[in-house]
Amino acid sequence: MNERPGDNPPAGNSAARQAFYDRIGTLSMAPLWESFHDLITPEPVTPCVPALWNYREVRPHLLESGGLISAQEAERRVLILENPALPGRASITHSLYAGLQLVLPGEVAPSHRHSQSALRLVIEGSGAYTSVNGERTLMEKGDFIITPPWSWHEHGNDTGDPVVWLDGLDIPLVRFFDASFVERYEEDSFPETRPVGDNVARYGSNMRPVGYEAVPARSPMFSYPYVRSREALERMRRTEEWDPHHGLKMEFVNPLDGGPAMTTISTFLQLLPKGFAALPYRATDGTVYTAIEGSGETVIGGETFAWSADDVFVVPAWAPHHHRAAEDAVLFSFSDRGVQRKLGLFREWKAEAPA
Ligand code: GTQ
Repeated sequence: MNERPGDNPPAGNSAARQAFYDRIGTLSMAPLWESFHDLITPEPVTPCVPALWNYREVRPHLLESGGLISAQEAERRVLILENPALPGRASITHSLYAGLQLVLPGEVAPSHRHSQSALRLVIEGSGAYTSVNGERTLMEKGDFIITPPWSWHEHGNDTGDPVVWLDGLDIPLVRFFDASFVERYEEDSFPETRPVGDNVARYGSNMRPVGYEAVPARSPMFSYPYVRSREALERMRRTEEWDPHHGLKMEFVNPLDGGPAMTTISTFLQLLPKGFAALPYRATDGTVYTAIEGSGETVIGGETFAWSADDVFVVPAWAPHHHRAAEDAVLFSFSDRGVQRKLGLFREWKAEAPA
């Protein structure tokens, strides 16, 4: 008899268990013990794999898309960069989306707003614009521009050449929360209400307007011009204080509170001097990189990915990786680190320097 609590039921009575699972399944219940070790793993497990998009290879396809659909009709003419292990999921990591957006001369990608946050990292072209709540920012190579959640934005190109940038959005994260809203503006363009560069002037010079009430977790800066951040890196390199895992790596911040420039996407810029060989590193945030300048390679989980300017590559969560620079190189990167920190989840591991 097996009636007293604490007595072990017989092990391995799989037919009886399966019959039981089938019965409780009809009540939308399931036995935790069958999946416990897949759910609560000793270390991060991700479906994502490392991958690289070579810009020279990708670019003709992007330009070809320009002959198939207008920015107007597409609303956004973007080729999504999908993690090869997550086809059809519009995800480059489990939480983040990336894409390459093309705006041809004379085109406008019409004004809309959505719950998702977006970042732009300009890859090609000079002098096109993106507008955020009626303020235009001119786009130059390497510029990092934010579209905060629920702000009206459109993109336009009054120059004679195509403009291309890397989009980073929190689409998978917002999908996870089932929290997406979108609205089209009644016209293509939102009225211009502020002069070009106003946000940088107002909040980007270690000053703020007297009486300005900071909106929590929202940077009033939405444009981080490359000339300024590149110059900062160039001045800092003179001290020769290299981080053994990252070279010289800086995080973009909200100038009013020192927190991440975006709440859902953390953004970084790093300089790797010619010949630099970083030590292995891993972190719980899967990270998307794009090279703005220079060339090198990144070894990700034992596989080597050679990159040069304009290439995009992704390092999955917890994958050990290290960078090597063949020439002076600048990498922009983004991840969900800020979210993980807020949730108490972020962890990193750094290889020790060999003795
Ligand atoms: O520029 O607003 O890559 O709404 C995906 C969705 C870009 C944008 C994307 C978007 C945008």
